[in-house]
Amino acid sequence: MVKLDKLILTVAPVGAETTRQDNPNLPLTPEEIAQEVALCAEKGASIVHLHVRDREGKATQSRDVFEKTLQLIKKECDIILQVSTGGAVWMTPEERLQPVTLKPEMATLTTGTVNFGDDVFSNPPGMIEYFAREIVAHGVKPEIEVFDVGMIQNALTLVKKGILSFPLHFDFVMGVPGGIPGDPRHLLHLVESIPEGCTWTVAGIGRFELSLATQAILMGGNVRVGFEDNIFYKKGELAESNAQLVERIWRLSGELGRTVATPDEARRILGL
Ligand code: KMH
Ligand code: ZN
Repeated sequence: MVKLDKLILTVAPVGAETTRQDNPNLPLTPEEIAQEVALCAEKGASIVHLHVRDREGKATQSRDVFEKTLQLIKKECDIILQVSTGGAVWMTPEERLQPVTLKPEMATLTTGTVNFGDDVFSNPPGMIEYFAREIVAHGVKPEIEVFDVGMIQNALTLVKKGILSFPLHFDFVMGVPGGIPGDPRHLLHLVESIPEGCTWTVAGIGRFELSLATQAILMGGNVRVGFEDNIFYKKGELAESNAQLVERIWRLSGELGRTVATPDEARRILGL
């Protein structure tokens, strides 16, 4: 029997790749992002997975821009702050790690290299170890970003080496061209591949967002939505806001018997 804890709803409102040409409602400045995150928190989001942009709207891992954005979000709501260490495919490791020094509650840790559309999202073994040590040294809880099944094994190796400790929290990013496809059988396999006691979220890319979210609700997992992963409300109809995507999962989850966790409840579930 799966254990049906309260559901942790993450919003990824910006990302590094989505543009205003893709969806004109994409928040870009620290002020716009904070306002959008506050609305998402109102609609039930317990974690924000955060990327930020420079003045031109280009992805940046600037400590200053992160600091400003985190401060503005904190003024608005009590959502769990999770910074990206993935950044964008063209960034250096040092650049990517910058926001971890702000000691947010969580940071992402991708445990392997994956083709990423026409690019490569590079995370070689030495770098994964370095990122994991830095995240832990700053007292931050990692969320293991899994773009393909072998990345689970790489995370477990970090536990064996004593760098990370159980229980781990995984995010299965499914449907990136080059990564694991967004097929329900693959989600089943990923969930069966993590040790008992670990928690997991699914982030379905594009059209896979809603179907995988629904599967996760039923399987006792957690859900991530937002413009980083998907810009549509339904086929051919752009989402009006990240909050609209969050609200749909809140509604669906309730209908299917899973109450959405408050940020404090999510903190307890994740051991923050
Ligand atoms: N933008 C992707 C290349 C993360 O945030 O940790 C990587 C990414 C993963 O978004
Ligand atoms: Zn990200």
